[in-house]
Amino acid sequence: LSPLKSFKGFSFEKVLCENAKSKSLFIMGQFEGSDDKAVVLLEKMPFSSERATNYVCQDTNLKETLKNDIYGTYDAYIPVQENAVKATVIYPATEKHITKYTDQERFVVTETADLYKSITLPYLEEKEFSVQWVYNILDKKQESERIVFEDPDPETGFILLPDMKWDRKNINTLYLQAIVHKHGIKSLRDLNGTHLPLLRNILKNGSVAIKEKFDVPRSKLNIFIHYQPSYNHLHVHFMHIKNETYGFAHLLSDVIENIELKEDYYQWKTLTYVIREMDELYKRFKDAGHL
Ligand code: M7G
Repeated sequence: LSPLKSFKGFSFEKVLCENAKSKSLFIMGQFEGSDDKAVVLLEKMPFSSERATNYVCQDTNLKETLKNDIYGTYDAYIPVQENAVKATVIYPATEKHITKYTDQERFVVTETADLYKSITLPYLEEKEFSVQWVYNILDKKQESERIVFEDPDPETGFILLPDMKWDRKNINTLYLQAIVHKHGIKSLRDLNGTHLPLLRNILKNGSVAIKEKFDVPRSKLNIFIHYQPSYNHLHVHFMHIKNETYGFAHLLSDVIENIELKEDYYQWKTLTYVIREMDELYKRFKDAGHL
């Protein structure tokens, strides 16, 4: 597959989501000659303090939008090389991807251990959101040149590499994923005392690797697990604390401590999270009278 060079042959269908705060726009469309859908995620990139002088130079054209006393606001047209927008293309996109990136009404679910067993688990066992990209990373078929650290142990090992969302330039938005070698750990719910060596290894050696490679110490890292994750193969997020976190995150250090206190803590704990109206899980909780 040759890399995309432009959006030639792409026909726009609709905007899935528009977010002024994160400065992003998600679009659905199709490429010429294919019936498959494509999802394109466009995000404005953060400013870089190293290039501050490029922004405020004579090549930046200003169009005044307001002037009052000492206050002026402008539309500033900064030189072209600064105008790259991060584009993520998912193609062919499944119905699940389209749903994932569509703006929707959100609801809080209170998932008790019993509800996990009766509603969530059966759903997870049926759902087929492919984790092929995860296996490609673990088998070194994709992104191998991006690997920051690997511990190959099949039980306690993991691969640490940049998250797709990170531009890999701005240290303040640093974002990596530790993906475990062991298969079959669907989420936080599956974690118990037997996984402590794995979790401690990720916390310790993931942080050490990030310090060595990016000079960001553990005291600047937000290290967490999402529940529910979108991909049911255990992964741990390593994010610079200057990044805004979102969603329902469980700090890895808390997860370890909770399991140290009670081995089967996550098989008992009520977990609260947000689901969206188009999620199949939302429908199941609602049909069962829990929303
Ligand atoms: P999550 O908690 O399951 O779901 O995290 P979320 O997407 O709702 O946060 C999965 C993480 O994996 C996300 O931060 C994604 O950006 C990242 N990710 C997803 N894909 C498909 C890829 C990929 O192909 N490569 C890399 N490096 N990261 C990915």
